[in-house]
Amino acid sequence: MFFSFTFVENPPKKTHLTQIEVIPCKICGDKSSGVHYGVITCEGCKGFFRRSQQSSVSYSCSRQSNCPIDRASRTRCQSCRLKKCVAQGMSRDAVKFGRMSKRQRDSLIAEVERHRQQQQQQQRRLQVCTAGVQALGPTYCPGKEPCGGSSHLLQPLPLAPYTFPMDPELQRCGPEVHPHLVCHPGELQAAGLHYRSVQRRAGRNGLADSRVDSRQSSPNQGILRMPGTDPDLHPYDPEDPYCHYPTSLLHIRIEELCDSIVRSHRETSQYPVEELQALRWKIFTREEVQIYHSKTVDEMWQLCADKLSDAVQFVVEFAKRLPGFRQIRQDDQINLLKSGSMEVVLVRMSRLFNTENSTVYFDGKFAGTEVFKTLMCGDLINAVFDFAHSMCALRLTEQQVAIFSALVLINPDRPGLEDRGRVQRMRKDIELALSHILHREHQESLLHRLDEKVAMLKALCSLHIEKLRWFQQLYPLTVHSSFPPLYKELFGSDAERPGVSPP
Ligand code: HC3
Repeated sequence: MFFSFTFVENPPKKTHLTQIEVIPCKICGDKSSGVHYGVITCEGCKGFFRRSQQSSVSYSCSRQSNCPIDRASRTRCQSCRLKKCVAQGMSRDAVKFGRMSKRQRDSLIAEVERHRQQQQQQQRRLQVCTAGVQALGPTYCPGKEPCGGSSHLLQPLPLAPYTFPMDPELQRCGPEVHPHLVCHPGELQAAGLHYRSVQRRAGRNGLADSRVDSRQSSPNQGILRMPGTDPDLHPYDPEDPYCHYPTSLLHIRIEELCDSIVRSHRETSQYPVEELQALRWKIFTREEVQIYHSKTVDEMWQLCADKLSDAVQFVVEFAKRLPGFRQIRQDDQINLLKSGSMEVVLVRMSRLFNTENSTVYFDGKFAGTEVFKTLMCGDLINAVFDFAHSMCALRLTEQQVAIFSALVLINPDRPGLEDRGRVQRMRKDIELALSHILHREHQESLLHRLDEKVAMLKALCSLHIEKLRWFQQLYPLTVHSSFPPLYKELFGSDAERPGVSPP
């Protein structure tokens, strides 16, 4: 990739800087063409700034001087556009110097590297997402408009008739389709068949082979003594999908469910935890932190809302792939996602958190709380980071994170559920799965500690919404016209749902 420097004498030798166009225009986010007047901008903003310096005209804003400047809106307000150019550091003086200091170059090189990595990750995510689209039907991919034609992003969903392997009932669903959660019956049946086909060769005592391995205190140990699964104490409960299965088959079914939940988690975890290990000491330099501090409050909120929406989309994909989720009534699926997706994001945050320097993987590097200073939500950020520390202290395995995330999402106590019973039955399956793996790993004590985390998640998400309401009071236009539709759908007030005009 080759790019042209403007007003920079003796352009630096070809290094990372030959890929500067991976960094979008700092003013409007359009594709950049180089460093112009000291800042990476597109041709349009370069020309706009040059004209603003040549003419004596002064611009004025007809609104509150906080118009959002992006590719689509950049020509609407010259005053706010020029204000953003100056805020980002564009200056006529940059022409005279013409050269960057070493510090500036290093900072720029780091930023090019970061964007390059993000583009690679975006490609991988889109591949996953595209793969997901092929596997699960049209859905919303971060960075792409939602497919499916609906004006809302989280609306009721059509569910193809499908018999969940552990649920003898058949759930028929309504007529509508939601772009996020749509699937074709074939894929669902295929997924279900795959789920059924993961049979394990039963061992001597009828239990799956994996039960008779060194992890068991004695090979002939019966099914795990979990609540409600002891063959002698197992009361007949027609509501209980397990009551039809003999213990050994019950055991295999639970193993299959664990495998299916973990697979859904791994396919949608956004960042492979192994890759992040290699990056865990890649923290933002002081100059890079300064770049975040030079953003306005609404710019930083917009950046975080974008990042959070991407993260939530992967949680939506996780939910779609959970066995039984599609058998839940459509409105209840949306209800569970709206109330639980941020909680799952915060559970997943622990996978991207470095407790040794209290940093979280964000925007291409590991960021401390100071990176989020401009959000003006120090209490929320500190509480989120404290929670990440407390989750890391549990030292959960990926399998435990996966099944705990499913538990957080499939919560029958969410207000407004229409078919609570069905959510309860799915929840019970997942509780059995969690009990199963904790018993297998002799970590039953974790159950109580995970319960405590559920209460903390609820408090954190309430604080998050409280902060959003505060921000919405100050910057209603930014939320309405610049926040991702998914973010507004999940966290916005009713007035902010896509398709509704601002107050
Ligand atoms: C920092 C973050 C919460 C954590 C989010 C994580 C790290 C979670 C795991 C995902 O796999 C990757 C990921 C992406 C974005 C991270 C979020 C960005 C902002 C958010 C803060 C808590 C601030 C809240 C943002 C606000 C107030 C605009 O909604």
